[in-house]
Amino acid sequence: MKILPFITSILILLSFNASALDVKQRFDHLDINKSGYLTYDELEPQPHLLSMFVIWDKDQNRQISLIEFKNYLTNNLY
Ligand SMILES: [Ca+2]
Repeated sequence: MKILPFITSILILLSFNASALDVKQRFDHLDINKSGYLTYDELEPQPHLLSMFVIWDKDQNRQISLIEFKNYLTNNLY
């Protein structure tokens, strides 16, 4: 019985979900006015994030949605 690949896939799934939750928590932490979007002003206190603003803001509406934030972190950090 091949139990190890099964366990491995479960662990990968769990870690993926944990990452998704972590992204949401980071987003909520940055979204000071809880508008559901990160604005330039909200990222201003964190220059390392502010420098990523233009890259994150794919549709260039000067707001970072959770999806844009998550896409960026998922593709680059995990
Ligand atoms: Ca906001």
